[in-house]
This record gives sequence, structure tokens and C-alpha cells, in this order.
Amino acid sequence: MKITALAGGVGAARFLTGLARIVKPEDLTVIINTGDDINLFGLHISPDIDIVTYTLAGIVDEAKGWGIKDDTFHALTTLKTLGVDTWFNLGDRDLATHIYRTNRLRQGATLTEVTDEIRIKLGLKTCLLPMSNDHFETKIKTPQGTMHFEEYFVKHQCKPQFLAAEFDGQATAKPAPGVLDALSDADLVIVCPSNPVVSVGTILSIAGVRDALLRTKARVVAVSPIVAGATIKGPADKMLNGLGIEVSAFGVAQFYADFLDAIVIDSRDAAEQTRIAKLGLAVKVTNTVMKTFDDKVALATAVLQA
Ligand code: FO1
Repeated sequence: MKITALAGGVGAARFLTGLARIVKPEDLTVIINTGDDINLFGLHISPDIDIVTYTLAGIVDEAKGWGIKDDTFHALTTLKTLGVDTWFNLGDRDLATHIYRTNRLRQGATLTEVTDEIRIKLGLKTCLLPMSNDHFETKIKTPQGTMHFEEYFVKHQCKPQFLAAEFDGQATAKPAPGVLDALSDADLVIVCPSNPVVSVGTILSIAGVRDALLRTKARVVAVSPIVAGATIKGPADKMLNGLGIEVSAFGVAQFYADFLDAIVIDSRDAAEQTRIAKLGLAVKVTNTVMKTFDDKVALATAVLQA
């Protein structure tokens, strides 16, 4: 069975480790958000691609969910001494990835090619696809001004009021090679438990993606990232609320309803099942909070059953 997943960062990566245990890794393709990509210190950083790659390769810092485990921060400390603003924490080992990527991009390689080179070197069989090779930058509009998503998320810790998400480059960004085929050729498409607005929403905003999801013969199943009216991690709840979307599993189901066949929701939201079913969706109720590896495998199993 060919499976294609739409992924943001930490939540998606954790879910995918469970999925990669119960399906053949080579049968799995992951389309990853690149709206969080940022240039810092002259380097091209692709946070979500790296989070998914490191997590599947078993080298992620599990406590943080991003970066490489046991990493040190000597380069960052030296940059700080040199007077550089070091609000984005790049570890020494992690920096090697960004140096490699930036160098290859400057040599003329595409983000798709570099992502593939890194995943092969880390021994992964799962196909990892950036959503686009073109410039695409998620900006967050706040009363304090409009800023890059990572500035809002890391530097300002999501404290400024969220007014809107703006996608720089969206009008011209094309899907990366393989993205539309991965959606139309799949038997199952999974929308990972990621932020519907700035992780999945960016992927959906790329020309042709939503259409491919509407036309695919694959069953399309989402995992709600909203549990009991809040997110496990990240600002999805603030963002849905800011956009006037109900912050609930039902709100997520409604947001994806046009292309979705089924949704997996948490046991704490079981009462929403009837309302969601009225949208014409199948609903699977289970524990969606992934604390242990067994939780991840159980959630992935539930998605395959949904
Ligand atoms: N998240 C943080 O909360 N603080 C950081 O300093 C930080 C650094 C960082 C470096 C590399 C990387 O690949 C990810 C990093 N993240 C950091 C995670 C990232 O900001 C977000 O989790 C995603 O962009 C949202 O999916």
C-alpha cells in the first residue's frame, strides 16, 4: 500500500516514526512544509524537513523534538560573542546540515535533491519531499508588525496577538517534483497532526495540491492536532481562533472537509463524533497524545483502520 503524508514539524515527525514501524518505509512518501524555511547567518535552514529527517533517522533531540541529540552550541556561543543576535538555537551538528544544504543550493541543486541526498546519507528509505523548491515564506501578522513565522514562534514565543498568516511567494510557488504524483498515486493520504494553518495550510496553498487531494482515489485521513480544545504543542489553537475557526476536532474536520474521508480524534473529544459524522466523514476515536513509542504505533495503526 502506497502512503503519502502531509507533514509539518514535531507532531508529524513523532507520528511518522510510529507509522514507519508498521508500514514498509519505502512505501511511504512525506510531503513537508517549507514555509518555515529561513535564512540565518547566510545559511538556508529548513526546520520541518530537518525535524522529520532527524526524527525518522533516530537522531533527533527527543526532549525538544527538533535539533540533533547531544548536540553542543559552541558555534552559536561564538556568534553571540561576535555580537550576532542568536535567538534561533542552531547546534554544532545541526549546523553541518545547514552548511551542506546551503552549499549544495549555491551549486545549483534543488531543495528536493539536497533533501534526498541528506536522507540517503542518514540511511532513510522513506521518500521525503519538500512541498516546493520555490521561495515560500510564512509570515505572521501581529499588532507589533508582520514577522517571519520562526520569529513569531521562537523569538517572540507566540506572545504577540495572531492576526493572520501570510504566505510570501505562494502565488508563484510550484509544487516540487513528485508532490502531485505522490497524492494522485497513493492508496492512502494522511494529514499528520500538524498545524492546519501554517504547516498543512501552506502545503494546501501550493497550486494543484488541493485539487490533487480532491481528485485522488486514495482515502484521505487526518489526525486532529486539537485535543480538548487546545494544541499539544505550538500555536495552532491561537491561529484557528484568530481566523474564526472553532478550536476543536470538529473545527479541524470542517477545515479539511472538502477533501477528507475520515478523521482520527482523541478520546477526550468523543462527544464531537456525531457532529463530525454529519459533515460526511468517518470518525475514529482513540488516544492521539503520543507520549511513548507504543502510543505512536497505536495512533498510526488507528489511522490505517480509519
Ligand atoms: N524551536 C524552538 O522553539 N526554539 C529554537 O531555538 C529552535 C531552533 C531550531 C533549529 C533548527 C530546527 O530545525 C528547528 C528549530 N526549532 C526551534 C523548531 C522549529 O522552530 C519549529 O518547531 C518548527 O518550525 C515548527 O514546525
